[in-house]
Amino acid sequence: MKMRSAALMALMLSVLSSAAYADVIVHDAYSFATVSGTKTGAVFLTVGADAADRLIGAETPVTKRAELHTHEDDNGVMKMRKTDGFDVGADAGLTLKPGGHHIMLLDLPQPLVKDQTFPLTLVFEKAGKVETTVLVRAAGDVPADHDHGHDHGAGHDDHAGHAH
Ligand SMILES: [Cu+2]
Repeated sequence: MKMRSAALMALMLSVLSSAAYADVIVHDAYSFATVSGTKTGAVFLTVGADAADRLIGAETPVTKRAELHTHEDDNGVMKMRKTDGFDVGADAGLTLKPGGHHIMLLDLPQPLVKDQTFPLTLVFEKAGKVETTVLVRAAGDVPADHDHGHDHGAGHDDHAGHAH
């Protein structure tokens, strides 16, 4: 009997711990190929969330310097600015896209090559570290889905039924 209840407890714990990771789903991470000599790149992606969270950092083996950047209007000129985090809405999630929020890769030791993939770890305030894979696309080749900021909400509904 003791063995059985221990096994049941272990099962319950594993269910609980996996549920903790269901709060944030990262998808469609991509970057653009860089020309040699350019030491900067940017990563764009979509985050779906069951509960509000905040993206507070990013790490990747392709560079030691990955920063969260946003664009802001400075007298009609859009300029990049480093920021300490992006809010992830429970319904809206978070979309990083060209011309808006992005993860800046600085001091790249090697260029990013089209069709290459690389790992990226996102750090969330509540969900903790979440791993994703970034696909390097041809420069300027923005995926169609990211042109429509409202589309990702529909896909997110698929995850709404997850247990907490
Ligand atoms: Cu930037």
